[in-house]
Amino acid sequence: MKKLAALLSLCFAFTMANAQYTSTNLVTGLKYPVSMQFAPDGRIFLTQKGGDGFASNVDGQVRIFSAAGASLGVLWDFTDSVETYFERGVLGVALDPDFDNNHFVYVFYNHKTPAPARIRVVRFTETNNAGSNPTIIFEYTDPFTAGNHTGGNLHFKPGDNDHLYISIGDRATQPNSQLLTNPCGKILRINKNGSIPTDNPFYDDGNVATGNDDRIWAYGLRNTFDFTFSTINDSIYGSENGLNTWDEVNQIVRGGNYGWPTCEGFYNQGSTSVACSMSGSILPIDTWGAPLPAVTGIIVYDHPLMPEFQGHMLVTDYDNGRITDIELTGTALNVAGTRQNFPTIYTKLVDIAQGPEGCIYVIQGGYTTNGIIKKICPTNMNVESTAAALEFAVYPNPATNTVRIELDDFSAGSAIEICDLSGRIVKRETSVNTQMQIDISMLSSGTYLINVNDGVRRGTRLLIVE
Ligand SMILES: [Ca+2]
Ligand SMILES: [Ca+2]
Ligand SMILES: [Ca+2]
Repeated sequence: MKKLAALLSLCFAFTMANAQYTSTNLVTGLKYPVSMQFAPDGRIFLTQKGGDGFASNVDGQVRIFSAAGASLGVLWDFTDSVETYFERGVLGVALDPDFDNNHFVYVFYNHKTPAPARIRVVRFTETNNAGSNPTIIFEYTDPFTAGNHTGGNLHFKPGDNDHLYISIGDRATQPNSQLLTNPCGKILRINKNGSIPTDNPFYDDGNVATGNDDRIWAYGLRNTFDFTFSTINDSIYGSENGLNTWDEVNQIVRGGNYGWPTCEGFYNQGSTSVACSMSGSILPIDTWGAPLPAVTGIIVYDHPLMPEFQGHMLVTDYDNGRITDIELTGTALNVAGTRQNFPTIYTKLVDIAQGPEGCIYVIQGGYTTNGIIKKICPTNMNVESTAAALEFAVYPNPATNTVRIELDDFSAGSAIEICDLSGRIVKRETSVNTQMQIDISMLSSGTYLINVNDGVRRGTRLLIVE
């Protein structure tokens, strides 16, 4: 029954979807938050990079919140060892694809104490909202002292239980991006136990110190702050922070070279007119010109709650606080289609996620001690709970080819929608009388929901199609 109630809610959310959204503050008072990840049980794991941005290293933590926003605990406090200067700190968090069984949580952080400075990914085992058994699965002794361009996100590819992908920026040293001998300016791919997959594109001897850094998956990136896997195809989509002229989003493929530092956007570095001259490099799928917005989090939305975003790339930015909505088109979903700004403007967005119920979550963060997780849902998502009931009859039921719905007093102009059990609207009509005959010959056999909404009242009936 609970499941049916959820489906009814989903179907009504469609009914009411009219591009009106409500943002609520789910969690406030976050200190320098950077990224978040949902657990299968709905909890939110969130990184706080630590420090005041430039000096001390307090509050460098991975925190855990309930789906309702209650603080449940601290997975790990990195205060004693983290380097938090500028863009460094506790940055990325990923949950093992088999989290329900192993409770493994992976965290990207910049290590300072004891020296030398290192970029690390550490795996913890979560129990009752606390971490234990820290195990280093990735480490790079970082000779670059710049505070910026660390990248810092971690993701597993849906459907692949074994490989962890890591983004590291060029460490503010441009030539790094084209060098296959270090991990900077790259997307890396490792086995989740820390070993190196032999099918990586630049794998030579399995030793990162000789020949190629065998962990490299893609290169020529400047600072891919975040990336995501589409659930619709198997590509990585990554946000890319340009220098002064173009921010980018890239569709990142195995072994790809994304052009930095020769190219920025579709052009040579710093240009708005001279086409990218690096042969073999892969151009971005979309760009933003100056003043650069500083693109941050990125998802490809895939949930029936907000069909207007289905299959779209949603990209947050720091400087404008906007969410850019980019339609992916073409059979490979690799071409940017219509692009528009989400209607609400926030401030300093650093990450975006899709919640289990299909709402969009963003982090308002940066160098602040009052960071916020905002939850963005359709404004009318829960309206059905307060609307008056509308009674109507459906017959015959089960039905084949046509079905009639009838009600004593439902007015002309009522919206009638038939949804399948995934929440997708398969038929939409507007009533012209108190009786309606609806052609359902195109529907395959199965169970559907019929919603009728006369503007004030709503009702739902099950429909069996034979
Ligand atoms: Ca090697
Ligand atoms: Ca590029
Ligand atoms: Ca993210």
